[in-house]
Amino acid sequence: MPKTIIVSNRLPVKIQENEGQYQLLPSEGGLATGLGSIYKQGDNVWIGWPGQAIDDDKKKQVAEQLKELSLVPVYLTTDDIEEYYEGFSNSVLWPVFHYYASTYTTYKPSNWEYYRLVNECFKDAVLSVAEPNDTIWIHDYQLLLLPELIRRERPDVSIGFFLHIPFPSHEMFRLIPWRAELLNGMLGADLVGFHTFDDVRHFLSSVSRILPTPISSNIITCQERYVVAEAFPMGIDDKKYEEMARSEDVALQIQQIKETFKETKIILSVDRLDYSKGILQRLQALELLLQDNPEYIGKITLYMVVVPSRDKVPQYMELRNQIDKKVGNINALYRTLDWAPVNYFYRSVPFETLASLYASADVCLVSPMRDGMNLVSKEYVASRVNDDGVLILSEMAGASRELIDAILVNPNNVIQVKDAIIQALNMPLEEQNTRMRQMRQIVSKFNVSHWVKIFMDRLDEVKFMQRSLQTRHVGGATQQSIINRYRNTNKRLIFLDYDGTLVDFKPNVNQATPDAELYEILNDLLADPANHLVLISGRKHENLGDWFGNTNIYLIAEHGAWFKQPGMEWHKVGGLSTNWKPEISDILEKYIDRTPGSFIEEKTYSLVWHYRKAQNGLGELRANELMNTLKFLATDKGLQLLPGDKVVEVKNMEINKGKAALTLVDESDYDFIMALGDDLTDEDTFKALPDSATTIKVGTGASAAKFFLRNPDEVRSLLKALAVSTTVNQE
Ligand code: GDG
Repeated sequence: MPKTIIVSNRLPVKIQENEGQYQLLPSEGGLATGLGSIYKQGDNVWIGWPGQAIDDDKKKQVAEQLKELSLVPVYLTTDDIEEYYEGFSNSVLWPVFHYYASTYTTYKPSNWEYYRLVNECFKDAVLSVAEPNDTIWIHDYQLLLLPELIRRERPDVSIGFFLHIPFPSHEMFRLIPWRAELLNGMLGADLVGFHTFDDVRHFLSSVSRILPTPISSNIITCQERYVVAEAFPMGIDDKKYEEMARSEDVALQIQQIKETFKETKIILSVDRLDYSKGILQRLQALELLLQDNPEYIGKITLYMVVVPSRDKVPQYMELRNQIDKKVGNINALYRTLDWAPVNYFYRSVPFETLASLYASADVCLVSPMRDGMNLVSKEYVASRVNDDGVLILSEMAGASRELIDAILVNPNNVIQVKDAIIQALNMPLEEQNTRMRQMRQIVSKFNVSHWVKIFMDRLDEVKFMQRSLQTRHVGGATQQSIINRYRNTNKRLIFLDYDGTLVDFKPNVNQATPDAELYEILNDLLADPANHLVLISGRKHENLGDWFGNTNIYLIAEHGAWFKQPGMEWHKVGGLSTNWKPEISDILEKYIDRTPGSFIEEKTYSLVWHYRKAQNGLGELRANELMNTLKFLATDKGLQLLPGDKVVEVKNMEINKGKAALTLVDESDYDFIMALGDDLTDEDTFKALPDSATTIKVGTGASAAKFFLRNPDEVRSLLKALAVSTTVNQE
């Protein structure tokens, strides 16, 4: 029975040491709750670090205790924790991914080495339990290399990866010396999930700039596989907060809070200690409010829970001191005998207390400088069973994409945050209700079970898509059946596109000349009198003539505008207009002026704008612009726009490879027709040919072709195999 394996840095468990014995308590974090329904079923397991160093002689016993909770430990040494966790994960990846990289960030090779090694340890732990049909779901930035490490050993296993923190823009990400290794690590997964669409965009842009892998919309083609990147905003267990808010225990605590604070309005904030959470900036906003609007003195209080975290990392110790100081200053300036502006707690509070605070607070102030999602904002909303209360939310938190009815603020704009607090304190109940109801609907619909379900469903779909791609790939049995048909036929017509099909693209169009191997392959095919080869290309006829004019190949150039039978002269399709050229040429010239590295190529019935040498990204941008500019003009003038590989071609509509191919197909009764091509123009050929034809696209994009090959190397192998197959037959 296939199982699901969850992998994260930390296990969802708290360990308490009591007189040399370890006691394990399941933790109630959001991830643990969300995945609880999965990892506790059947043989499913959760693999991770138990959260503290365990004495060697107790490891076996702890592993057995963990097993009862369906958990498998990865034990880390003190050095591992210092270098992999506090070092690379929390002092390199965390700051860079939250836009806190600075000239002072150190990229220590030893940190990286440990990060690699610990990811290997996790791989060993996964492999010790993984079987071929299992699904593995890996979580977060500490394990970016793990998907690829597992993929190498288990090529077919289903792997999902989810990043809980933001993925930064390429400009930040590229600072990391090991950026390519990190991306390759993530691409070992089949599905890579993020909280927001912006994270997806940033990830795709880093992949496209750093790696040579082709991307089409959100699908990355990694050798054998499609990898999909998508946004799955994480939700919470909304019912748990709702029930808690209605429970008797909490009602009692709410009563106590009300009695303590009486008429004072409570502004609540709850965060882990972290510079990304904007705690100091929030205090500044409160200070400004008390200074500019003294009428609120004695009327409001900031109830600030900061949960200790990473307190061994120097920046965190420093941050804690700064917060202590700032809170001290504000309280010293404004407090009265029975009132303090800030009620500050540097500790974790029990879940019931947290729930009562959510239920009691008039305002919840969530103002991170950067946050992957931020679950606190959703928990506050879920706890507001009477549809009242106001959420102030930083637009830098992933949650702001869903909770658009919150008061959204830029946390760097202290004045705006101060104004938002005033707006929240004075918001009429009716408006509170309207906003809160909308947000509660969203939090309830997109809850954590929904998140788990859509992620897992999508992972299954991606696997399905990969398998169907696999069956269309010409290799193994598919290749053999094509060879068998080829061998058993006597009159064959074979259409071959040139660029991107027989030869790879080169930076310069004139560099893509045929090599000795290609001539040899074509000659071997021509040696069989049953074969009629047609080279069908968008290239200029002069080019094709120079390279193949003396061979027995039928040549079709410029998408069908020119044709040449073996041993004969070139002929041009007549009667077509070229009056459109000057006007279009003027437009293309403007694009050349604005896009260094681009140029125009003129053919008999077409003009081509090439941008292969333009700056990465700029060429694509201009090509889109150009397509938009030419769209309507082209239809009016009977022209067709062809976006190709780093080119945009404008040509007479009447000319197309499909029409050209058909004239040959109609001439004789071929019993084997095959066409290979890589771009949009070849689609016309694929569509025009009869159903019985073997059509093969070079590349993995969508196509009307029945099969695909990945690149010109694979094309050459197939052609060689075909040529050899009949030689063997004759022997
Ligand atoms: C990362 C990303 C992303 C907090 N204080 C107490 C307490 N908590 C609980 C909250 C909430 C959780 O901790 C904090 O979650 P956040 O989402 O706010 O932040 P991170 O820990 O930084 O988490 C973040 C998240 O992963 C999920 O993908 O949203 O962006 O940084 O559930 O309730 N719980 C208790 N006592 C406390 O004092 N019991």
